[in-house]
Amino acid sequence: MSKYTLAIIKPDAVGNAGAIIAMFEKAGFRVRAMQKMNLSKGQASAFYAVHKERPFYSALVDYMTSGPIVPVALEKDNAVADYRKLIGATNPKDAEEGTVRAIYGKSIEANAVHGSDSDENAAIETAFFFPACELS
Ligand code: 3AN
Repeated sequence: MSKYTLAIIKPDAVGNAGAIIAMFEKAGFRVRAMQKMNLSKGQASAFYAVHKERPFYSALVDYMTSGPIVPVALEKDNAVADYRKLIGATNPKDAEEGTVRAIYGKSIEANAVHGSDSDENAAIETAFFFPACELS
């Protein structure tokens, strides 16, 4: 059972970062590390490399570099699955009522938040933004 997952508050939702982080905490997640930053094109391309064959890849890289983002390392038992339940479906139109994407998502691309999809990717993605020494 995973203990950590990586959330990213995406550019469209950074103005609601406080409310979204409050949703994380209310759901039992502990913030282990957090920062506000701008991704370079190179960093965004590397982060989303698994999607590089998908038709939306270059639009996704453009979008993720269009403004600041807030990566957040979260801790909770069963973190990956519980976080994905909290954020809802990729397309906000399909996201269950009360989920982060249903409340703050604007479109399938501007869907408010990212979430790791497996324990393996949670470890890789958390390390992408936060060296282990920052996970206090
Ligand atoms: P999730 O973020 O729910 O794990 P993925 O991994 O399938 O979804 O997609 C990664 C990101 O790519 C999504 N968060 C979304 O912003 C974007 N995306 C996924 N599918 C589409 C699509 N059909 N058109 C545009 N962007 C998409």
